[in-house]
Amino acid sequence: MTAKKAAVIMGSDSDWPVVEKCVKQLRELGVETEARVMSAHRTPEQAREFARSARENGFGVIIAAAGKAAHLAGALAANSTLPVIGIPIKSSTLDGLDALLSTVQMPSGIPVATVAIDGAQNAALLAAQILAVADGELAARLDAMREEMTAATIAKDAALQKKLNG
Ligand code: RP5
Repeated sequence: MTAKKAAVIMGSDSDWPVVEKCVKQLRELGVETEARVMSAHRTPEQAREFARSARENGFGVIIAAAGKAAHLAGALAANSTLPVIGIPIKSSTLDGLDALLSTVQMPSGIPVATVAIDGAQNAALLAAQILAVADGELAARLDAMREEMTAATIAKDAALQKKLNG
């Protein structure tokens, strides 16, 4: 397990089908992960307090997933200097563009590292890479994962060449 924990905060339990993939990836990498439902709009005081105490509570990175007018990542980032990664969640309207723009368009001074709409796995990997700056064992697990990915892609290319050229 990692020395620092990852926090995965979602604005609603309706975000869980996407967020679940993020939590699963972090845990597969051996990152100690806590997942919570907290909303910038519905529980602003709880979200603020979580962010303000996150560093002293052992977290090294915060992931925030929210849809619609997605202010959660920005609200957490406003209350912590831990790195915050935003996952814009696609909801029933606007295909997630609303959440993408709400998450990515932060004003200067309060950064949020925004991944793609529903980009749960990349959020987990980016969080792990941040924690791996101070954790060589986690960095080695990430390197191994990259090597597996490279081998899998080379194998797919070989299979395509065989199909096309015999
Ligand atoms: C956001 O509003 C949540 O992150 C969710 O993506 C969206 C809808 O929430 P529910 O109405 O499903 O609770 O705050």
